[in-house]
Amino acid sequence: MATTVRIIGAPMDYGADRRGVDMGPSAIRYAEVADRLSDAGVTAVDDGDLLIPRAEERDPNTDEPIEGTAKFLREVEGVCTRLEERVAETLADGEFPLVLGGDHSVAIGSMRGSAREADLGAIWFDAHADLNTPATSPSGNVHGMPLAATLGRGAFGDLSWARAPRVREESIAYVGLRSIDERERELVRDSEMTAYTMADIDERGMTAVVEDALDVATDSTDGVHVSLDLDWVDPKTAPGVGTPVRGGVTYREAHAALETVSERHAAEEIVRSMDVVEVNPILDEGNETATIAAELTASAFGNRIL
Ligand code: Z70
Ligand code: MN
Ligand code: MN
Ligand code: MN
Repeated sequence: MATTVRIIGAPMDYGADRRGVDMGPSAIRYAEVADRLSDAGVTAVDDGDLLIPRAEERDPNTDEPIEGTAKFLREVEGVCTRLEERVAETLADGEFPLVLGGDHSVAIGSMRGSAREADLGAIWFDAHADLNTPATSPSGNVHGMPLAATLGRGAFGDLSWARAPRVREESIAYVGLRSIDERERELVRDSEMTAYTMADIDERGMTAVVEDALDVATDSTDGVHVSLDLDWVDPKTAPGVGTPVRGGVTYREAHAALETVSERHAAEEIVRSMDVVEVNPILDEGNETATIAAELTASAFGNRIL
């Protein structure tokens, strides 16, 4: 990938019910993400964290007159607006933005920043579809909505900080989907997105599925955003996440997936930005999940066994 990777910590947990993902950036740093990137042959520069007010100091109710519920929406807006700027600046400097979350709502800022100067595709490594709108969300948690936000669906259509005009549905691929809300299922089925579920991985193998996802995300785009939600990995392997869903990808499949991304990138320079989200150190065992997050990041940047 780009020679210099700029690490941007976004310790935000406004988008998630279970407190603790705000410690994700620290835990992933403690797992030596920068050294692992250096070992993979890239220069890693740590920009530190965005300053984020604690959720306890804020009121989750928004004064925004929207249909449905989106907790801490103003706070998410504030963080994502600042994150978008940092991501866009990083790209303008010719560097690669690596965003450490935080809950998955940080992806709204990462993707908007990355899509400012490019038609952007995306690969969504996640157990969840993250396509709820405030009106369909069963929880009101914005981390279940970042794709709806980026695509300007529902109430997000009127929120100029959320929608990324240069991200098209057709250029988004899910990999490893296995947990979807009832109303969200229709949204995914009726969308132009490509959804590779766990069943597709079982049937065809991870490498073939990720190759296809890369085709989707690179077709008629200028680059790809890789979004890695650690609840994608099986909770027996990665227990430190807010929303564990059994039946996830194995340790080996996860590495194979990110290696496939890095191989395509080595040939075609396709990846522009990445976020690593939803690591919850409070629920983790011995920082295992953060360590896997750091390892997978290194795999994405070319780290190999031999
Ligand atoms: C559910 C919701 C969720 C995590 C996404 C879950 C959302 N679909 N949780 N990622 N960790 O509340 O919208
Ligand atoms: Mn997610
Ligand atoms: Mn998830
Ligand atoms: Mn292209």
